Parts: sequence; structure tokens; C-alpha cells
Amino acid sequence: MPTNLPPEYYEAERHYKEAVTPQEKAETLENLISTIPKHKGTDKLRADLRRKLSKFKSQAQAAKKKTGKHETHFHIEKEGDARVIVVGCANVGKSSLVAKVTNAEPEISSSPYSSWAPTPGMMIHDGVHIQLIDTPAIDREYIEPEFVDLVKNSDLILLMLDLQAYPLQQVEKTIDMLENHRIYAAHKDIPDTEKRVWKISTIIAVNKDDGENLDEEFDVLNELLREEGWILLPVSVETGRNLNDMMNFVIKELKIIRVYSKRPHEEADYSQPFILKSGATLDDFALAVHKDFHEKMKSARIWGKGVRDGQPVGRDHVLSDGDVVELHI
Ligand SMILES: Nc1nc2c(ncn2[C@@H]2O[C@H](COP(=O)(O)OP(=O)(O)O)[C@@H](O)[C@H]2O)c(=O)[nH]1
Ligand SMILES: [Mg+2]
Repeated sequence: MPTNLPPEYYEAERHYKEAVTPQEKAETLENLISTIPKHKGTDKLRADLRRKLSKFKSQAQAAKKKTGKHETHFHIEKEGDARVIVVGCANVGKSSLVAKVTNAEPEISSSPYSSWAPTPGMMIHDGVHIQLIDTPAIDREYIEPEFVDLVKNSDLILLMLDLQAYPLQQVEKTIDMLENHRIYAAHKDIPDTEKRVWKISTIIAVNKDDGENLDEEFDVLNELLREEGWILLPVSVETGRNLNDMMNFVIKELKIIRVYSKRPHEEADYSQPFILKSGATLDDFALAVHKDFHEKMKSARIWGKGVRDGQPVGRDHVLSDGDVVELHI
């Protein structure tokens, strides 16, 4: 082993050793090789590692082919303004929620582990289209990599618990599963040394809080987890209790704003909001309406929070949820 290797080599070597799948091994090894200075003293090391690299690459290729069949049933096209994935243990009410608030019909069953395939549905709330995905229970021996990928490709995780069945154990199991796959709730402080992590906004929906007699149990759970920065919402899919509040909260957490356009001397069209990211400006809005507006806009007036009715605003004005905008070209 040549002794004159740079510190980056050892850092890269650590990642390579931590890698598990052939795909991860290949990626981290490629990076490792790139840290090795090219000279005679390192020739043998580089040749050895390249040989290993090609071995991992062919293994990764083979693994991809094998799971090809799975990919079709886990592969879900993104639709709507955002994607929210419902994750949790068996029987907590994931499928019931998706069946209740979307057009989808996932199987609901009191026997655990009935939903094997993720099922997407469209939830439309106050003009925002949210793709809500029902998933298989996480308390199983084997978690499909495609399932993990689906979580990583979501804008928000709705972590669901059953208040009536040891919720603390469920939350631990679910968080462990996610963190074992390097998926962390957005509020968590992850050490800088931890590379390649996915940070995703996570809300805990505590289901089966069917009536006031159960609220005290929710309060206890809430107090425990809130200290660690988690956000918990009590709901009952069966009775519909707090579901509306939950959906409002999801939209808030997605950092989405709804902005309405209006023509001069007409009312705003509230049925069709333009969905923008929080922090979007008038310029972004004009682009969303039409590229002609974006190019030719001379002025704009706005109605909403923190502005005078019909106040003229410039292109860099930051919009708020619920604003009504009149564009002039
Ligand atoms: N009491 C009560 N039962 C519920 C509620 N939501 C769902 N369930 C029941 O819990 C069981 C499991 O529901 P399901 O949606 O299949 O759970 P999943 O395994 O997480 O998809 C079913 O018998 C549902 O009827 C709720 O809010 N309250
Ligand atoms: Mg289910």
C-alpha cells in the first residue's frame, strides 16, 4: 500500500467500506479511485481497484435486470403539484386514508399486510392536487429497494400511527426503517460527516383518535415526541375527525402557495389557483400564467395579505398564499 495517499483517499475509503449494494459499492469505489494521485507508486493499487470496480458494475447491472419486474409495479409517475407518501406499520389505516380522501381504491383489511403494492390516488384540497401514495407496511422482513426509492422521491412523508396499538413502538420502528435507508425528517440535525442522505419533511398522523376519550393518550404521545421536534396531528380516518386540518397542514408543510389571477374589472377565478413554491415572486407567477405575460408584463396589481388592495408591485415582489394578481401587458 503506497504511503503517500491524500486524506481524501481515506475519507472516500470509509464511504466505500460503508456501502452495501453493488450499485453503492461501484459509485463509492469510482470516487475512491479518483482520489488516488497518478504515479508509478500507485499503479498497482489503481489497477486492483479498477478490477473490483468492473466486478461491482456488472453485479449492479445484474441486480437491475432481476428487479425489472418489480420496478413496473413500484414505478409511479409523478402527478399533481406534490407527492405525499403514507408510511407506517400494518393496520394503522394507511389504505383507509388513501381510500377516503382520493379517488383510489386500495384494499382495506383488518388482517395485516394486505397492501403489497403501493397505490397512488389524487387528493384535491383547496385547488391543490396532491398525489397521495398508499404503501405496504414497513414492519416486514424485507423492504424493497424500489419502495425506498419511492419514499426518497416524495415531497413529504405522512408517517401514520395507530393510537390504539402501542404507537410509541410503531413510531420507533418506522423511523428506524427510514433512517436505516438514510431518509431523515427535515428537522433532524444530521452530522456533516454523513454523506448522501435524504431529508424529507415528515408529519406524524396519529390515526384512530376516534373521540375525546382518546385525546389524553394522544396528548401524552405528543408531549414525548414534540420535544424531539416531531409534528403530530391527531386524526380519525373512520370518523373524519381533524382530516381537514391535517390536509391544510400538509399543504403548509409542502411550502406551496396558491395564487389566483384576475382580469381587470372582473372577479378572480378561485377555482383554478396557480401553484407556486413558497418564496415565489411576481416574475415566477407571470411565467406560470404564460410566457407572453412574462415577457411583456408592464405592471401588476395585487390583493392579499400585507398589501393594500390593488397595490402596484414589481417583478421581484414575493407573493403570499391566497394572493390575487392582475397582470397588465
Ligand atoms: N377505529 C378506527 N379504525 C380505523 C380507522 N382507520 C382505519 N381503521 C381500521 O383499521 C383497519 C386497518 O386499516 P387499513 O387502512 O387496511 O390499514 P393499513 O394496513 O395501514 O393500510 C381496518 O379494519 C380499518 O377499518 C380509524 O380512524 N378508527
Ligand atoms: Mg394497507
